[in-house]
Amino acid sequence: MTSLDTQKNDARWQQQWEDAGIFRAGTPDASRPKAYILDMFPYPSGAGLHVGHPEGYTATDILSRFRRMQGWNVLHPMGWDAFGLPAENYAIKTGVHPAKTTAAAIATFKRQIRAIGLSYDWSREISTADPSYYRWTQWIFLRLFERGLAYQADVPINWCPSCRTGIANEEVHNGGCERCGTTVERRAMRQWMLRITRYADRLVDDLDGVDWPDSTLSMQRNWIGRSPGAEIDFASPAGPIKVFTTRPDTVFGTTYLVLAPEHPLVEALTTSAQKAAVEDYRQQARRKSDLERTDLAKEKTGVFTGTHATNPATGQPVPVWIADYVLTGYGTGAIMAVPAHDTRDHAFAKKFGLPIIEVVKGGRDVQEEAFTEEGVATGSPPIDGLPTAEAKKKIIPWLEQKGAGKAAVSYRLRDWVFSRQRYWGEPIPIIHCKGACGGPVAVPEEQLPVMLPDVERYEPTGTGESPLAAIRSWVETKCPKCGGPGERETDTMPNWAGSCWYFLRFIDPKNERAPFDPELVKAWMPVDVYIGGAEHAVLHLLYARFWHKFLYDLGLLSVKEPFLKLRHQGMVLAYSYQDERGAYHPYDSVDFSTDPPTLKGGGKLVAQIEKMSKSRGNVVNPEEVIQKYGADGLRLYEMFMGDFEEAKPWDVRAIQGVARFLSRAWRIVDEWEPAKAPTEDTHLRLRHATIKAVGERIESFKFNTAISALMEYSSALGQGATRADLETFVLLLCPFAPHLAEAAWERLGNKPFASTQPWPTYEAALTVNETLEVAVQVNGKLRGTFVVPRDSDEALLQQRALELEAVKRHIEGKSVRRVIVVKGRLVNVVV
Ligand code: ANZ
Ligand code: ZN
Repeated sequence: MTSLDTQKNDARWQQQWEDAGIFRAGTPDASRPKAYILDMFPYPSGAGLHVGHPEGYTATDILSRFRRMQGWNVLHPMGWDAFGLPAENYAIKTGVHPAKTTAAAIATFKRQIRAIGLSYDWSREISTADPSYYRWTQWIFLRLFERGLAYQADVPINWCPSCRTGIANEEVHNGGCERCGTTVERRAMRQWMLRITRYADRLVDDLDGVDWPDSTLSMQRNWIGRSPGAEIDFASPAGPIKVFTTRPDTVFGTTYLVLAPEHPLVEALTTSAQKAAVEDYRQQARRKSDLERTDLAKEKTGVFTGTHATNPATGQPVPVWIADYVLTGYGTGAIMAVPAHDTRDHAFAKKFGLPIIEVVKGGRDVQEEAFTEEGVATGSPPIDGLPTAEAKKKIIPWLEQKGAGKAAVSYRLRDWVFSRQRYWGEPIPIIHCKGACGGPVAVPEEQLPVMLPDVERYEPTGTGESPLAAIRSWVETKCPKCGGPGERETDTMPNWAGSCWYFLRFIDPKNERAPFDPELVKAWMPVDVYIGGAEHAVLHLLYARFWHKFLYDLGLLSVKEPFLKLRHQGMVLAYSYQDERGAYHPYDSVDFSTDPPTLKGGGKLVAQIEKMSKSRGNVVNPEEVIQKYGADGLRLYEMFMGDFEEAKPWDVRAIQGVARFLSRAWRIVDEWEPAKAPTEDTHLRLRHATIKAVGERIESFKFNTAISALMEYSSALGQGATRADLETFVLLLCPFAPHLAEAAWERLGNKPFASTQPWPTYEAALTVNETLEVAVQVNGKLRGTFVVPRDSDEALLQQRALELEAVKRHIEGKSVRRVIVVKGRLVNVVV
């Protein structure tokens, strides 16, 4: 008996696969189905691979290998989302160029990923920071610019005083900067914006056609936040005040209006007596974030403008207030306040003594608490007695007739702030003409890419300009249109840009004339299976879908949605060990041979499941796992840990069970002697059932139970196996543990590669058990079971049921009225 030297064996097959090029995607044609199986490509951080990465990668690898063995044409690429803040922050600290650290990180990632034996088509490797890639990112930006979808605007942006850069709404968490936690301020600055709002409806509607987790779908929908409602005009001395409401049915209950402090009509509406108070309030509001302003729990503040408007429904005057709980960027920036039916309005009315009028009956005292649910309209003549849904529908034409309103839809989605005042990103390919054109001018296509120049210092300037602004020789240029003086745009694109279209470039990665060949893309898109972390459930997916739809509109794509099936791998947690004093102990000081584990040299430990982190000493390095258990050990454990989509802990001890299975699998093959093989095909049914189970479980992402099926099969094979058994076993194991499978395939006297063999097939009839367990009920109560051959007829089932002792007891002295037979499962005796 020889045990397998995993280090040698892994390296050997990885080399042979690569030399033979067996994982290259074929040319797409009609002769076989295609599968585009994609991982969310990683940001190559200096820290290298985490055991969380291979979880998703192994899953897509298993699926890719399985589909190839089934004869499918598989596209399974890998690349690098290489622009990013860590490299830039490192550059700020050390002066080392981000391109250098990024290249080193990519090399590490690639070495580590290769060591896992993942079947990527490396001929398609791309990096978003590579000029040959970002040239086309810039090209797409110019197409957006031409069509008015990229524009400049002075917008109050979120400004992180610590990172000294503008950041997108999405990067603000609980009022703090996503990266450093510093409280974010508002600052008006000229920014490049992308008009994603124009795609809002399609971004919602097209979700109906994708197979994604429900939670992700609803996060996308919530982010876009489409609210159907109405716009209603309230006449005022300063002209009509337009409000947006999702509850036009409550217009009769409007007792005051509220404008956002920034609303353009505020000045005209403010009386001289209120001027000082209003000005003062506007100053204060400027300093708060949207989140603070709309916080339900916050004490409501506001100021009366001194002016009244007219409620178009009642003809009554209503006072106009300003308050910061109304946001300037949403709806029309003004609301009709209905304190009886809106929680915030209620709190505000209570505080300032404004009237509360019930217009929806719901059995609650609205003077005490707002009734916000649906009910029946009241005190609203045109809609009285109607339930809310109908009342909403009917009131809109009524208002319309009076010339005071119309149906309207509001979206939470804002245009995308696309400028970053940072160095390590794609330069925005625009020249600001200081001559005749006097505005932004596109860099001509043949001058792309606009290369990132070298700078000496990487810090943002702190005035809101990117470090690129400091290189005057780069900034100062000629206007490509009029030849006059021009200045290059010094902002760069956000991290999200490169990942908006990388899945298209993988299809045609070397194209120098276009971002991709539309014909090739037509053949490969959509991505059939997309796997990545749930942290990308909103933004990356939203932005990528937006660009994809835009490219679709340019006529370059033929499908509307890029990612057909999406799944998120569960987070890999870990056990951490604390002693009685609460101090954490890293794994190398823990004795795992005791149960529960103890401190080496003695001492009690308490185990806890937590996120992996250096400070807890529970970070598992995939390279070390490979050294100990081989690439297959890592792969198999990643998949055996638990349900793919659930969070689960890495268990340093459980991995040994998987390792034992692998050595047993090798031994079964290694020790097998054809001469001693059984002549009878005893495992025929189990073999077919296992083929079926493993294939189905791979397709449904139940990798852990697929492995369990293989384990069961291998136990049976330990007691005598035919060649058909062993070969089937090896091929079924191949997607999971390909290095071992190749060695075993060879050991059985076959030529390489197991990886290119056809996937075993099964006969459905052979996958079911020969016998059947049938339950017997008397008057619907379970009284016993019996076992019969699967193909037994009804008469036999009846007879066997009535023979059961327990059944006899329960029908004794009664007359049997009916016997109901549910074939294959159940007999119910009715007495
Ligand atoms: C009157 C009303 C009566 C409202 C009622 C609600 C309940 P969603 O669902 O998020 O779209 N609103 C409108 N614009 C606003 C703004 N700029 N800032 C803060 N609040 C604003 O919410 C729409 C509702 O939020 C609108 O409907 C409006 O209040 C408020 F019984 O109008 B409603
Ligand atoms: Zn010009």
